[in-house]
Amino acid sequence: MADAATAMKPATAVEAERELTDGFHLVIEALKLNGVKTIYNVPGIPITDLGRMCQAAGIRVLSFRHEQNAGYAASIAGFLTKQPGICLTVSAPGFLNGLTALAHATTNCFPMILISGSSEREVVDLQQGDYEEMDQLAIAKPLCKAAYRVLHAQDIGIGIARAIRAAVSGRPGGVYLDLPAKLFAQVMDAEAGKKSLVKVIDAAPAQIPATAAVRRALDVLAGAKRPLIILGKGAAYAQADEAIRAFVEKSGVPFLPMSMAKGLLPDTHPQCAGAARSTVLKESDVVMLIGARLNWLLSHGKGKTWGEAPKKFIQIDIEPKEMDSNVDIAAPVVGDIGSCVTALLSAMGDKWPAAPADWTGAVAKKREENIAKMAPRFMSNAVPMDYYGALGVLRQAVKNHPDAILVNEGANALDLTRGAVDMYEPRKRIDVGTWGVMGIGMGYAIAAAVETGKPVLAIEGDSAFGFSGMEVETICRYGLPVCIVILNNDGIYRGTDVNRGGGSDPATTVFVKGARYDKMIEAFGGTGVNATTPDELRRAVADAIASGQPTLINAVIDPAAGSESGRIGNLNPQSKIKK
Ligand code: ADP
Ligand code: TZD
Ligand code: MG
Repeated sequence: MADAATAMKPATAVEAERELTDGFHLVIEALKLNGVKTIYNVPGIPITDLGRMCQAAGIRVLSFRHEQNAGYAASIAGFLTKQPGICLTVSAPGFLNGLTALAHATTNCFPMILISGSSEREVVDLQQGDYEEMDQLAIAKPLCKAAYRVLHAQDIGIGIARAIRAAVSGRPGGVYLDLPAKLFAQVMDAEAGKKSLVKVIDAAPAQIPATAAVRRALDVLAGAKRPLIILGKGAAYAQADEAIRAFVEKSGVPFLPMSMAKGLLPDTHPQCAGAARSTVLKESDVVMLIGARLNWLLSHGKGKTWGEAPKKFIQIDIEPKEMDSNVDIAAPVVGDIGSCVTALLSAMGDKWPAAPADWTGAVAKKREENIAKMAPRFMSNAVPMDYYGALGVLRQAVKNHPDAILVNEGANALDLTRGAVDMYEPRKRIDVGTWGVMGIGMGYAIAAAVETGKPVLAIEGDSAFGFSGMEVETICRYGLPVCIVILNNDGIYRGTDVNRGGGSDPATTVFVKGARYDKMIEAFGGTGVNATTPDELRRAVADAIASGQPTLINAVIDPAAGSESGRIGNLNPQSKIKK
């Protein structure tokens, strides 16, 4: 009730004394309250001022040249930190540009929130042709884990809390948050606004596996003659590094890291079966999946890759629906990886038997043979360089800087790098992921540098780089310690293809011959180097990492060196036509 003094004053004066807040400030306060430190964005109506005000309020706001790259940055920030990465875009076209990354985050189980401004609901819903009109919420829904729209300032706190919880709890994924232009300008009482904000408590609660499930898994594992553990990027995401390492070592079982799980235990670990991949997939009899899906990357758990021997699968995953998705799972363990692996470890007790020595010995032997076979190829000094000559240098650079983050995309540039470059620490390798998507390169490199403060080495195919190449300006603008190495073979897969119609157009897969990508970064004040020999490449990478300055090295690769589709030529429909 108004006291006497207030009651005496005219209504307008009372109004003027009330402290007010608005949608802009409530969004910013809600994000800050929940620990958001970085936003990846492209400015424009209606979110230009939101970006400015976030920056003024102490949130780091990185502006990109294209929303897709800002989105990929946010997605990998989510993977690296276990907090939702935030991407901020304008309406319709900006939103759509960000949407690929949101779908990518969902597909890869990375927590991310795409926040897009949108046009006036009344106009959009009557399709009356508003500025950048689009029903963004409806379009986003099938491509993400959850999608919300906030219409009233007093709901901003709840809207942001729901978005955060949806992104990180259970199986992580992408969340869309629609903020109409009108919302930002809505004014409300500051005190009530403050009270409406929500600090999310325990956003990703531990999910403890059932004791019986843990027991069942250990029984299956104990009965194995040729056990194998496959570590996926879910295991890397979980940040349960010590428990995973302890479990793998206690079990004595050979482990195979999926691409982004490399380094969870070092690739040089005596139990690592990375260099004996086809042998262990074919010959194992019990396979324990930890945060890895039996999707195309593991040939769906069946067929030639998996050999004749019958297999039993144990699967640890937070998503119950993942079980039996491709083959039957003998021992499903549903829970978060940290809790599951810890429960397994303690249930193993003190007298867990060693893994069968004939099997571990055979795997180790195969691995050493394969490593010895590869070694001479990495010493090649051939000019022009082939992939192996260049990768011999790059694998040594990573060995010298095990804390550096390796970003990797391309076809040959991806597959050969994955095989050649050993990783030594968790979450240091980030790449094309579940879709094998091109275009993650510069967004990932920027977020990796920003989120971790570590040096970044981006090994890029020349085609792959082109999808996000303009962000070298962003890298230079923020002075990030990113060294980009383009394995430049003049095109997609190879630079030697010819136009089969005989016309003067180049073939569909080739680019300008002898292109000098290094010149691009010079336009923005970065260091460009053209490296034609392994020695030049070695010096350039060492200088780049030592200086911490944005560098782009154009590594000239023999245009004939690559193979069609890298290592996945079998997925090309042409290879399925019976001749
Ligand atoms: P990869 O491509 O490396 O094989 P996938 O992306 O196919 O890995 O699989 C990752 C799996 O990890 C997903 O099924 C996801 O549900 C699961 N996952 C992600 N985070 C966790 C976690 N904290 N605990 C348990 N499982 C998780
Ligand atoms: N578009 C998107 C978004 N993702 C894709 N994966 C592709 C197209 C198809 N694609 C690949 O799968 S790899 C690749 C493309 C275009 C480029 C390969 O060329 P590169 O690598 O120069 O990057 P190499 O070393 O020449 O093989
Ligand atoms: Mg290429």
